[in-house]
Amino acid sequence: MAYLLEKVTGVEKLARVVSETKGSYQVGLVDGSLLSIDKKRLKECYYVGDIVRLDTVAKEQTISGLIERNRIVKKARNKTAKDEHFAAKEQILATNVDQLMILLAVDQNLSLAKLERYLMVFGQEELDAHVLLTKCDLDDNYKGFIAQVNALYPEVHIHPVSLYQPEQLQEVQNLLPKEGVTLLIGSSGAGKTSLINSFLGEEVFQTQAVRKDSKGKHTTTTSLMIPLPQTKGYLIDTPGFKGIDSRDRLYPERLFGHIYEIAEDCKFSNCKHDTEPGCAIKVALTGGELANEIWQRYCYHSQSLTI
Ligand SMILES: Nc1nc2c(ncn2[C@@H]2O[C@H](COP(=O)(O)OP(=O)(O)O)[C@@H](O)[C@H]2O)c(=O)[nH]1
Ligand SMILES: [Mg+2]
Ligand SMILES: [Zn+2]
Repeated sequence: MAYLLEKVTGVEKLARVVSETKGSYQVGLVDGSLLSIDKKRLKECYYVGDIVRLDTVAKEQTISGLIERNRIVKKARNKTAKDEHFAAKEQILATNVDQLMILLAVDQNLSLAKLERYLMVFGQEELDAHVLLTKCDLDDNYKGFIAQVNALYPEVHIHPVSLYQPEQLQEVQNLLPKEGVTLLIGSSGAGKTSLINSFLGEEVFQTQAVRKDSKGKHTTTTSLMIPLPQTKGYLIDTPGFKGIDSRDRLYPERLFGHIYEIAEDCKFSNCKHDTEPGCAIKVALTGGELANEIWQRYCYHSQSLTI
């Protein structure tokens, strides 16, 4: 299957970055073949999902340019990383992403705060975002959780999924965009690789038994783009994260857009929505235009948010 969704124009030879190792990038060509590009010659960094120009230098294929990146998904910077340089460096998971699948396993401390955090860190508005509650064969509590999420956030798409429920797997597969790029994220052991394997219908990629504390070990170390013939699209498997703390920009609009709209009418632009006169939030809460539950959720996250 071709690794490029875009038409190849003119004489340019384009390729898609599909994975990365220490010394090289693997790129997919329009004819479906893969090529390894040595990093030594390259001045720039590239990321999985990038569409690049290829050129031949000294009889060897190399990357000579980049088609502008869109819809870049970054992992939060790692505050605890010992290496300051690494901590400060942007950690791009993938580029040119169309759809985001956030996997939360029902046996890994499922909580509303966690779902909200994932959506705020990764849920930029240009992406079609879905939350998958994975391994739901392990615990029935997910039903109450879905009801809670639906009540609070009717716009959030949330779906239960289990490897042992073919209909659920099919439903998730039906969400995948034709000829689109889907990025799977979630902590290690959430079931990303297993889900990809189930779509491919074979055990192509390595999954692993989760440790007793259900934290999982890290099998996937970098993002990996995998073609999916049934949709002519791509799935990107990502390494699991330990945490998703962030100093980067968050995307709270998806969850709290209504609150931001109301706050525009506060008398003071720096209103704390506490005791200030002319506070539109207070009015909306009293009048029932803003549900107290949503406001509480917003306040819970407000240390990392400002309006
Ligand atoms: N019970 C159950 N186990 C699952 C399910 N999906 C994945 N697992 C198991 O969870 C473990 C971690 O899965 P894996 O796909 O490697 O997670 P990843 O780290 O997110 O890629 C493996 O042992 C899988 O067999 C599921 O739907 N139900
Ligand atoms: Mg994995
Ligand atoms: Zn206010």
